Amino acid sequence: MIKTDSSPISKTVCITGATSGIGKACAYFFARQGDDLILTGRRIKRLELLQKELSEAFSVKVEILCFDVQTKTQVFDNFAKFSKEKCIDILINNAGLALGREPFDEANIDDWDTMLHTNVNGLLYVTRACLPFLYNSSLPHIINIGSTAGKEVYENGNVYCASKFAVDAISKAMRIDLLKKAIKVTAINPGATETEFSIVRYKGDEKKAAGTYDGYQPLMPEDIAEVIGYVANLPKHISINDLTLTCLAQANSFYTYKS
Ligand code: NDP
Ligand code: 8X3
Repeated sequence: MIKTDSSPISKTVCITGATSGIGKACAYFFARQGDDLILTGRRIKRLELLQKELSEAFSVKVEILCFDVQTKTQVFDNFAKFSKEKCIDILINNAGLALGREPFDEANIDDWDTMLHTNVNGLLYVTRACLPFLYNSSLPHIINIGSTAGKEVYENGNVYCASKFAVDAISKAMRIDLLKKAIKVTAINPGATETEFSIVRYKGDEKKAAGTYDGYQPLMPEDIAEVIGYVANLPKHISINDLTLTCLAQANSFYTYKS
């Protein structure tokens, strides 16, 4: 049996989209095991609250960066605040969203732009901005949050699925091109997970959003964080490249057994 490092050396973990859902659960997971954090998001009040809660509860250093991943200058200016010697051991590219669930011919084109700018461009900008700091780590690791939607396209998923297929391709490309730098690249592809994701997708319509999880038990953000933690704590020579996880009731993008 492979043993994960039960007493890992304290690392610095940068998590985008840490104000909610999977990103926030990851922040708690890594803080609990004693790692320092760099947390990003657009909602400054949530970031400040997290910084206070996690640093007080777990005595770890929590730095916060408030920016929109869609805006190249904001991304690079924020990471430029760090000194050249700054070390980031793990980057979790998690910030992302779906907007709308309409057929291709009826979907809102501005929503398409926002999804592509956030899920694809944002991930690319953040990764490039972080690379110099990852190079300072003895065990650098990039973890990209893809989706089952990046494995199979489903009806009315069109551009959200395309953005996650892009994450899948970018993860594969990073893995190849960053081999020479010995950077681990892991794509984590969750199925339905109960977060603010559906509220965002249905633009604040909480009734519609809640209906997403009717008749089955979805994954919870803490489940994803546990799996990411496992992947991140493996010995140096083992790299999990691609991992898809769903709740018991979900087989893939199309098939969910609802009672
Ligand atoms: P949440 O809506 O709960 O969290 C999304 C996070 O992304 C928030 O912290 C939000 O922060 C941040 N974010 C969104 N847009 C931007 C932006 N333009 N700039 C900076 N930060 C941004 O959803 P989840 O936790 O579910 O989603 C996290 C990731 O997981 C996404 O990439 C999503 O596609 C993926 N995923 C989700 C699944 C699910 O079923 N929930 C399944 C598979 C994958 P803020 O608003 O403060 O900026
Ligand atoms: C989120 C999961 O099924 O809503 O990536 O696309 S799904």
